[in-house]
Amino acid sequence: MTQTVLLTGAAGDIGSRLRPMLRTRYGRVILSDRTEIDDPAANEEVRPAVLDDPDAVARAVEGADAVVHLGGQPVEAEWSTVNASNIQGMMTLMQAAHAAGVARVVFASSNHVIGMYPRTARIDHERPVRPDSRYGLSKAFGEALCALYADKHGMRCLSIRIGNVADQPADLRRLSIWLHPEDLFQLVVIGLEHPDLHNAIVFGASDNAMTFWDNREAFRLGYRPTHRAEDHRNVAVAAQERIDPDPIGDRLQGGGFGSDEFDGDLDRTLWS
Ligand code: 15L
Repeated sequence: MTQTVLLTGAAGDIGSRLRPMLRTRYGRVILSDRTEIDDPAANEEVRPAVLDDPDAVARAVEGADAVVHLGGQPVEAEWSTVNASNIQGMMTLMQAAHAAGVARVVFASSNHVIGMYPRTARIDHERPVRPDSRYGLSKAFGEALCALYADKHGMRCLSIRIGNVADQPADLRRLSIWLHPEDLFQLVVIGLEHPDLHNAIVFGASDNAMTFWDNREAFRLGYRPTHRAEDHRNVAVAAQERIDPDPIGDRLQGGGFGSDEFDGDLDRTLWS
């Protein structure tokens, strides 16, 4: 049974939103981040770690039953940065978790794993990855690492391809990929508690009418989102009007992550 949860990236935006929900449901929560956390609650313990420091990561996972891994590089960056945090760092985390006997890992993957699909495509968890960035590629690596540790070492893993976590959808693309923090928590709990979980990939999206994704894998595991992007349509439309058009990104699920550095053949990308 999951009692002690390690939350990496605990000082970040999503980490800060998950903390109160995690500490209410679980007996003990270990908070880890490269940034200082100075407000632990009674059942929270702070263990700082940089992901590419194996000793610090080993100390962070000690005694944890499960890990919610939000840590790492959260947007596009130079390869050296992405590699250190999301490739080497993810490997370091999984090795340490396995050595410490951690039973479950919930991995914060990203919509940017499949960001080069056109917005007109409807994607399920079985479609091949089409990363839109070095960042998206590193998240695909993380998903594959979860598969390895589930199949070969018996861990139970859930990769959540997070859309965009916020109180409201921030633009038109986010009307399709928005994820309310409470719906994210529901998915995290599935990863931490579902008795039949082996290794699964789900989409981190609320109940969005404009979704790009067939999220049947999440529904199979019991996910029932309670928030709807359409309830905030006016906010998203108004915000979009203040954003310059992006002729490439506006056609891709990953938006600006896909148009950034783009020098390919858009027609081929859209129609292949
Ligand atoms: C992500 O993966 C990022 O971590 C987040 O900052 C947003 O940019 C989000 O994707 C998005 O696609 O909106």
